[in-house]
Amino acid sequence: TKDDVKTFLRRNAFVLLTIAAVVFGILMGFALRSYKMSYREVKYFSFPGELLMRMLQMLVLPLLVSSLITGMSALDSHASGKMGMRAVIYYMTTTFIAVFIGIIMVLIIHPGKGSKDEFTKQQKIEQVSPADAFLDLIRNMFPPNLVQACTQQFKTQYSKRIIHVKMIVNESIFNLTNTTQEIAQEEVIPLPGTTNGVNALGLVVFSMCFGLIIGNMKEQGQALRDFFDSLNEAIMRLVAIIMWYAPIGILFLIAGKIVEMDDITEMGGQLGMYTITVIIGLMIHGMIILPTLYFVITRKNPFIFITGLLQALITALGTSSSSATLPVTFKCLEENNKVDKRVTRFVLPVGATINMDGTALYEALAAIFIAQVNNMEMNFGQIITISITATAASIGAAGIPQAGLVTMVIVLTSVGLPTDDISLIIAVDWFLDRLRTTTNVLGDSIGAGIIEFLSKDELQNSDVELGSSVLEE
Ligand code: DAS
Repeated sequence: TKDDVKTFLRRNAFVLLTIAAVVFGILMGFALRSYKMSYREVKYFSFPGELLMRMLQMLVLPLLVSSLITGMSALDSHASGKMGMRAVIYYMTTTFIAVFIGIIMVLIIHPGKGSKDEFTKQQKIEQVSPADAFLDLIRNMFPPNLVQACTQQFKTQYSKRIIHVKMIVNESIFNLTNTTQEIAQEEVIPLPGTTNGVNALGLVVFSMCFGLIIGNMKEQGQALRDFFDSLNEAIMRLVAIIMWYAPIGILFLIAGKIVEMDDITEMGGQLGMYTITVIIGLMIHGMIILPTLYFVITRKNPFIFITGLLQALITALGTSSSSATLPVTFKCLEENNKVDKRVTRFVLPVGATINMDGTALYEALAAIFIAQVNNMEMNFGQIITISITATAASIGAAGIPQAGLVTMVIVLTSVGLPTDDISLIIAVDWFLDRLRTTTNVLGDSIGAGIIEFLSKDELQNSDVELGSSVLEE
């Protein structure tokens, strides 16, 4: 009936608007391509999209800190310990599965055809050991200066000769052909675990410890618990307002990207095969593995769960940043899927920072592709090294656009592959980045669903008084 249609429209207004935005964005983008806009015109045109990115990013720092602190303080240490263990096991398992799929796909499809076998003689490759990469990761968990961690990336210490992809640092939308030429050599890689100048990894560690402590402080901790709780609530209300703007932003982000992208003809041959391989890998992981895992554990329909996430997934597609998507992910999980806030507050910020299935899959796959292009056969040991470093690189990658491309340096150098060859895949990375970011967000969200299910008992027994927002609804 008419009323049913009305309620349906009202309930799903956001999702419908967002889907419409994607469709219009694509159509508009292709329609405007024939105008051959200049770089400046493209920047003007995609300005509404840039604003959305900025608004979402603006909320990430307070949201990350306040949700983790309240999330941790709302659980007793027994419950948070158990939940933490489950989260770590989930992150590790799914990341390894993702890496495995990536490796299998690239070995089977074999998109790289050994076109440039001369490289080893021309270049001396400086090898970074996986141990260095890990030490760096751990260093970043303990920022020596908290204020700095909120405002600044800090540099990795292990290697001077690391490629620095300009486009990522500048954050602006470059013409890709220029970017390829702009890869500078003697620069230092932006720190793994940073999010737009924020050391997210360090802040996650600090906030978790801080939350645990104030959770155990009884009355003495009440003032702090209340403070962070209402901060969190206030930020979520801001998110609700930004959500109204999101469809417009997404429309222009997508249209702008299509307008400025390079001609599709360049996609021929190996690069095209490579793109297809990545897409298949991500689809297997996102549409088969993760839903199956969800179903096997919770016995609930994964696709209903995923439908509730649609808006977050589309935002990930539009922004190619899992941390910019974080506010939307929160909304979707808590409001559509009714996941317990004590779980989302804990699992989502951590997930957005360290759990990146799509990125892990991508990095392993891309590294082996580059080996194939160089006519290098990877032996079993090297493949193991690649899987370990790809996992580390995905943990270290910040949730910002194309961060995975930067941390790929770690993977390549660990097996002696030429880092300059990252330029081979840059042309398609903006696109694959969107897909892997979507997979990352999906992985975090399904993780929240699974961990909530497994933690039912602890959640019921947790006797700690919760803040108002946790109890509301
Ligand atoms: N785009 C990133 C993300 O936000 C990570 C990546 O570049 O792989 O998830």
